[in-house]
Amino acid sequence: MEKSLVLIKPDAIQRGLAGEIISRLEKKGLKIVAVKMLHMDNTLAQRHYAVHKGKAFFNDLVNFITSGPVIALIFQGKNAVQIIRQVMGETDPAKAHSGTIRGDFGIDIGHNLIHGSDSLENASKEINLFFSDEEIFNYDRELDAWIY
Ligand code: D4T
Repeated sequence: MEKSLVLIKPDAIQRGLAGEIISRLEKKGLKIVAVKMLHMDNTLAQRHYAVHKGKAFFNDLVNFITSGPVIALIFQGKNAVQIIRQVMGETDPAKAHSGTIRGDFGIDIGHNLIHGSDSLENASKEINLFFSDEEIFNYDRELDAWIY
């Protein structure tokens, strides 16, 4: 069973899309095992996006992600990392298919509404950046017995 980190980015909060985004992931069958609202500071943003340091869009990315509160969640489920990426759609909303979160609601690559870990290895690192062990819940749902 995989766990993946999701961030509802500041643009999604501003636009009132947090519930819609969480709902789509829940309806897909993924289980919320942790959630918090926070305002990322510069240090956390730089660590979270360390892989992009030096790229032309890095400063704008850090400024954007620290511009307002985000909602961080951990979703758990079979193939959670890949499935969340599918529900999100491509990084650039202009290229994302309709039916995906970015395809349906986004227009700008710099304001693409949601972050989801792109590999199991990065999911583990990102989860540790945002959550302590005590903040992650372990509980059963009835449906887990038959769909997973
Ligand atoms: P995140 O990390 O936010 O889930 O997005 P992706 O995994 O889909 O895409 P990414 O890591 O390649 O990019 C991180 C973040 O940077 C913004 N970005 C990206 C941008 O503003 N301009 C660009 O040219 C690229 C490639 C969007 C997402």
